[in-house]
Amino acid sequence: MDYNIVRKLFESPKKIVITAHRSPDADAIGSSLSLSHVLTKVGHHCDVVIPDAFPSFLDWMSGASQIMVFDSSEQEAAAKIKEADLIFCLDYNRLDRIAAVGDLVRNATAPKILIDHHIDPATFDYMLSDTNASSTAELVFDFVSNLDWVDRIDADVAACMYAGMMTDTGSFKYPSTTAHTHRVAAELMDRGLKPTHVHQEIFDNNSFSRLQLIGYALTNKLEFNETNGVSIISLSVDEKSRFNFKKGDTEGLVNYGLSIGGARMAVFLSEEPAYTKMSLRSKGDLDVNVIAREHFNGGGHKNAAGGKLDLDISAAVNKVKDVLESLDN
Ligand SMILES: [Mn+2]
Repeated sequence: MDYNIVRKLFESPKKIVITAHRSPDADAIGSSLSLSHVLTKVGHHCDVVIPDAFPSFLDWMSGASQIMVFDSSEQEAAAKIKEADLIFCLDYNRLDRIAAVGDLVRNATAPKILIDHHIDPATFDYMLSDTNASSTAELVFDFVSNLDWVDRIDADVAACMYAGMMTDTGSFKYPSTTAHTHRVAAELMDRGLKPTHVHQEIFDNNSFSRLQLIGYALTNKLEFNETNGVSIISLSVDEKSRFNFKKGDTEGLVNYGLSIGGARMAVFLSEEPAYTKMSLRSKGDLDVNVIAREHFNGGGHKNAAGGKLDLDISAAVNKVKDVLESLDN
């Protein structure tokens, strides 16, 4: 990212579209909204377009209600992308990760700016890609800082950024957490951030049925193989519906499996009507990004990745066990 060139893109007011990945998490939404707020404050017009809905535990973020969800406003979102002067691609590394929105972005004439921390990004016109960064939100802060816009960060903007950093680092405990991550968090506090507020909004907002679903999953569906240190939790469509499942209810469930003493890797499988999606987590040098890419049609980071199998839940669990067994041999 050559900031001397990028700076020129913002010299006159621009129509800007900010996009983020499918099944958006707090980093995707927090990055998008914080960047949108800063760009608006320096005189640009911003729209945030995401492929599908975000979980309701992010509703509190300033600007969340104005986010355009492609699935429910296709025409409007397509027009915004087509007419944009500039398009940001946040928290994803390839346009094929965002389905139909990716096709629209690819065909748009506007220059594309990538800000992301996933491995092996495709080529974009301008790129701030750092796979060692804790989160895209931290990189958005760096971007804003390099363009001398830090003074536009107020308490609301800071809360959006902090939410992305906090969740992508597992509350600042993953190895991706650096001194710089904490310095950015400190700067955000200087700009009015109340960390307790963000923590409460995100973590202390469980529904009764969500806690019951987690209890059920841990009591009845958690398997742990002491030999290879792999834990597996799986939930079918039917099991989720018994607990009034809402998007985001299984967020973080995979981490319980990894918290078992001796666990090296944890897999969570969640059945959808036509396929089964999965989250993988690992400790140390065990690279779940490689495993997800080679066997589960996915990818991500070394210690956190996702995947998808066109199988029902029981076939998907068997496939995972077969693959992990073959890796041990
Ligand atoms: Mn992220």
